[in-house]
Amino acid sequence: MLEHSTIAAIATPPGQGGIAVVRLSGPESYTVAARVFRPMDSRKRVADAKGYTALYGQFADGAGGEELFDDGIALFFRAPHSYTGEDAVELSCHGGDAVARRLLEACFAAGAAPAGPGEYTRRALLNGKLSLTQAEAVMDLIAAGGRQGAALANAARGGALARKIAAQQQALTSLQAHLAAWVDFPEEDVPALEAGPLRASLAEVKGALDELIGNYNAAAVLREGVDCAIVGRPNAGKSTLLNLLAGFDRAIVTPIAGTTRDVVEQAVQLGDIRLNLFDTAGLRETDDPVEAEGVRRSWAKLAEAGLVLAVFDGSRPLTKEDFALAQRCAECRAIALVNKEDLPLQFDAEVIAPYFSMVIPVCCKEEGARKLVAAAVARLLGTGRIDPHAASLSGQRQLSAALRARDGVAGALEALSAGFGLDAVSVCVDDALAALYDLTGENASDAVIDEVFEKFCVGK
Ligand SMILES: Nc1nc2c(ncn2[C@@H]2O[C@H](COP(=O)(O)OP(=O)(O)OP(=O)(O)O)[C@@H](O)[C@H]2O)c(=O)[nH]1
Ligand SMILES: [Mg+2]
Repeated sequence: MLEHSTIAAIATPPGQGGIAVVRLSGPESYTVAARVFRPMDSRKRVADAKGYTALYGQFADGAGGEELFDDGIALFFRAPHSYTGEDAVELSCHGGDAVARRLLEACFAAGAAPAGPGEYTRRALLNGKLSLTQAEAVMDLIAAGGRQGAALANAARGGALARKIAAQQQALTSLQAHLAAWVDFPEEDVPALEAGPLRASLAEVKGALDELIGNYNAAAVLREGVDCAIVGRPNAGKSTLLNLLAGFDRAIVTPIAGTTRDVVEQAVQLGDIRLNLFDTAGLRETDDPVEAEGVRRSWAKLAEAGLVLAVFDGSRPLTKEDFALAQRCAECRAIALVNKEDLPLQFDAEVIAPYFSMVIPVCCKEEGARKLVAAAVARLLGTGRIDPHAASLSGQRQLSAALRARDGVAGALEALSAGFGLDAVSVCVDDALAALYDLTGENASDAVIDEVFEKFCVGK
């Protein structure tokens, strides 16, 4: 009966701010609001407030206590014209933890129950206001740090992905109807599907799913950012690079090889991409146990990172450590930066080139290098080819459903080519359709929905 309760939560983040908002949703929202909110204009009554109207008033403790502890605005929504589809009231008080918490407690005393994580959005889903992919996009939008990631999430929230998937479902459903009629009623005069058009329709659906899957990683980078390890020999200029990208002196830079010992972490927004940078200890053989531990951590960071910036000292000849690093980078998404371009070149970049998708000469002491590195990172991660307003998949749940759907369609195409008969094709199309219904949430079990909303914040 959870959906019939009236819930309350603080919808704004903790801390000091201009206002804080306490959100009520459920059938008793107006009753609860009437207990904690007194309109300044005594002729007005909360119970009579129409949807999409606001009243100015004072807040009182909800259990009949009459101390008026703040004043603010109540904003009213009438079912079904609210975010959740239920009666809802948003109470805006002054933005400070003490006031907001007291108002929330007043709502509890007046009969509201505490909202769970994402419970407002969950109710919107149950009331048909949103699809599951749109609900997931709400969370992505809230979490987005960069503009492009936010645009992608907003497109999904507006239904771009839902529409794209619906089009594939429609195409497969109409194929399936025809196939089923043909398989189930062979004696009837159902005209057999021509292999050519059938193959073309399946290939079109597969193409659409392949495109979504192919863009998954780049879209994820835009949404979530990427962990990026800065690695290289001592003195190559790794910490100088970190400071350049961070825009301030985050790490110690000295001419002494072995300056950085520990991993130094700093998140930066590089163009459209949020990079979680990890500056590391210079890679070399050493008897110093402290430095050796630093070097061990450098290799570990390299292995974990989604992107590696390998820094080489262009003013020194290539060493066996440089070569070992280059070989190791062949297994990663890595860019080679040949640093100290301002000094005479001693380094043979040709030797390391085969191990990297890009080798870029830079001078990390100069501001211009920031742009060069940003462009190279965007090119390697493929974020430039993502249209931020188009449909995209977000999260493992969506990706694995899309992969299953694509495999189903690919299986149908193979069955067709191998001449397995239309019933085999039909089974594969069924699998693909089931996966698409999982993706949109039309089939989703409570367990799946619970998992999606676990990640939400309280108050959304
Ligand atoms: N000329 C020149 N010097 C640079 C450049 N980048 C860094 N340096 C210098 O190289 C030295 C080492 O720089 P760091 O950034 O500390 O090098 P690192 O790779 O972090 O070194 P460790 O922490 O010891 O592994 C410093 O004296 C920097 O000023 C560059 O582009 N040109
Ligand atoms: Mg350093």
